[in-house]
Order: sequence, then structure tokens, then C-alpha cells
Amino acid sequence: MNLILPKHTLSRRRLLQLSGLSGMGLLLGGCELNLLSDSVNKISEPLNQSLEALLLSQKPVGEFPLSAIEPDKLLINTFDFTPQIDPAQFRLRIDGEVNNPMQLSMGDIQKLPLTLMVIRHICVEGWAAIVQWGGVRLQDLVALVQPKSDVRYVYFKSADGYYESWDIASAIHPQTLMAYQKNGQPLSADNGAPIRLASPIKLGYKQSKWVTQITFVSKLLPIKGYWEDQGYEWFAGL
Ligand SMILES: Nc1nc2c(c(=O)[nH]1)N[C@H]1C(S)=C(S)[C@@H](COP(=O)(O)O)O[C@H]1N2
Ligand SMILES: [Mo]
Repeated sequence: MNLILPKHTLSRRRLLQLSGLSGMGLLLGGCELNLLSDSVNKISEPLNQSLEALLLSQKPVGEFPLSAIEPDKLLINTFDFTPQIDPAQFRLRIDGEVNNPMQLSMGDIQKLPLTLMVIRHICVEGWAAIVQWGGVRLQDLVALVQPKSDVRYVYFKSADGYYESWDIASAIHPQTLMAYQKNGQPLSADNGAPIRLASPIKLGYKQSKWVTQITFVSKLLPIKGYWEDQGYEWFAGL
């Protein structure tokens, strides 16, 4: 059901693009404010061709009902300390090999469509919890910044020094969120406020908390992730 609408929107946009009528978004490309006020339209812009093909091939995984949420089971798992971030000062930088690098405030991010999902979070240390996350789809942010066609990976930098890298297909999966709510409440500092990754297709250690920077790249660097660089598996898919 929810796959049909974006697909139609994309092909309609593509038709417009082919007929040369969709230059408007590009003219505004240099100006973050205009881009953002037009953000809801802008996210139905096509990604680049290879990403669009990936996007259309992806199926959402099953979710749980609200009644399945296990509020006490999500343990705090933080390798060092909990950064205290002032949400009013906070900016999420999105950069790398993209056409429109951006710095978004939480206000900007919260103007984008909110997605809620109830999924199971699984930590390799032997615990799991069914959680509802609320946030913006990472694919919507991808559509705003417009990665170049050779982008294959995404790096996430966190305020506590944690870092992660993901394959682009997993990053644009419809249930990969930049989450700012947990179980219907604003995210707490311990759970990664103001914003963190949340996805049902990756193990817990891939889901960076306190994300401050998202960088799109064509090649994976020797440095892959905080736990991966100590021997944990990189893909960490579920
Ligand atoms: N920045 C940052 N993100 C992180 C971690 C961390 O230590 N720092 N721990 C990871 C691990 S191992 C898990 S299981 C989850 C735990 O999320 P939670 O503390 O909200 O339950 O966050 C992940 N993201
Ligand atoms: Mo974990």
C-alpha cells in the first residue's frame, strides 16, 4: 500500500524532468531556506538512477503492534559518556559527495514527514527490546541532499566520538530512520537525543546515537565503525 504512492510520484516527476519542466528545484539548490520550505515537494524528487532502482526493490519488514512495546527492555548501551546537546543549537550536517550539502536544525527536520515504527532492537551483547521509534526516513534526507551517482556508503559521526558506516542500500531502506522520538516521547539524552539512527535491518551497534554528521562517500575508508574496527562484523544485517 505505502509503496504505490511514492512510485507514482517518482515516475511523474521523472516525466516532468524528461520534458524539461523540473528545473525549479535546481535553481533553488544553493539556498537552504527555500529548499526547506519546499521540502515536502522536494523529497519526491528522484534520487539518482542507481539509488532509485535500489529504493523500488526494497520491501519493508514486518512491524509489531503498539501493544508489543517493551518499555523497560531497551537497556542503555553507551561505550563512554552521554553527550548533553542543546537541541536549539544543534545542527545535523549532511555532506560528502552530494549536490546540496546541508545543515539542518531540529525544527527543519521535524517539518519533514514523521514515520513511526514498532520494531525489535537487537544488541549483540544478548538483549533485545521491542521499541517504537519516530523520526524522518533517512531516504527523505538523501532526496534533499541529492547524492552523486557513485555514492555507495554513508558515514555517521556522533557527539561522543562514536562513528559508523553503512551501505547505501540499507541507509535508504524505508524503515531506516533518523529518530527523535522513542515510544511516543521525545528521545532522552541516554537514548541519543536529539537524533539517532533506528532501523529493523541492522544490529544495535549500527544504530548511532547523537548523530551530528552524515557523510556520503563512494568508497569505504579503512576506518569503518567503532565496534567494527575492533573486530565486529561490518554489515551487521538482521
Ligand atoms: N554514539 C553512540 N551510539 C551508539 C552506541 C554508543 O556507545 N555511542 N552504542 C550502540 C549500541 S551497542 C547499542 S545496542 C545501541 C543502544 O541504544 P540505547 O542505548 O538507546 O538502548 O546504541 C548504539 N549506538
Ligand atoms: Mo549493542
